[in-house]
Amino acid sequence: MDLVKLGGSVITDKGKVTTLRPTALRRLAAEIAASGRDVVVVHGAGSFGHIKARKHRLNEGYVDDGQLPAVSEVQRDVRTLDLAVVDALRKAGLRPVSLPPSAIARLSDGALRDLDIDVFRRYADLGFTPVTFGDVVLDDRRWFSICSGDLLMLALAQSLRPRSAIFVADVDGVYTADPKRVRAAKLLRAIGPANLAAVDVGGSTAHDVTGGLAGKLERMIAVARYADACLLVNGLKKGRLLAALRGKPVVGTRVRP
Ligand code: IP8
Repeated sequence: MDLVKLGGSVITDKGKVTTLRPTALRRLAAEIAASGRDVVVVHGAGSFGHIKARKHRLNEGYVDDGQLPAVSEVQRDVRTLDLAVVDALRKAGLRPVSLPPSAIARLSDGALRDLDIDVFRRYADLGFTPVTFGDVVLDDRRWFSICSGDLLMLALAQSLRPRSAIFVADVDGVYTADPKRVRAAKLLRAIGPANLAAVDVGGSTAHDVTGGLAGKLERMIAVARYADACLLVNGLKKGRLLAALRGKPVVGTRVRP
């Protein structure tokens, strides 16, 4: 079994509210299907979640009643994105089943307290492709908060012990600095606690309510403890996800525990 996180920056246009990148999504769904692997898919929220969640400070939990319509709206928006992911996977020939965190997960002060892993296992055993995603979820301390796809990746990796955990992003891998802003940034072929300090993590949080690069790297390193291989690959480049799923050499960054 493999775990794939389709990053919100790949399947949506993060700068334009509720805007899908249908071509990338279609191709990535086809690559997952072509791999022939049993995959559990997690996807980020991208512009279907982060822009409004940030505006209404949903990651901070309950602040005032004015946030409540936004909780409902963001839950609706991420489900709209999820439906597009499910449709793309169905068109690629798979049998996806959607498992919304708002219904099957609970947080405690932003940490994942409960996730019904058995539902994932049962659907996967029956030949379905479980799909889950970054969502607004009940929180027993904050009333509600954001459950990111990365938190779900960690919980799923801990329980399912996948062969590979693949993070699909809009860059070739982890760089020494933000490659979109720093020309001299170098791609790291591997990242782990030993060379984490080589990465300049500043200024990468633009629309993200779930933490910037520093938090992301920490969570990927945690996921790497529970998978035989953990990789970050560029989902905007054709064939990279497929190669990663097939265990073939691929441009990207290997994440070490
Ligand atoms: O895109 C965030 O999930 P992520 C979920 O995986 C929301 O960080 C609702 C912003």
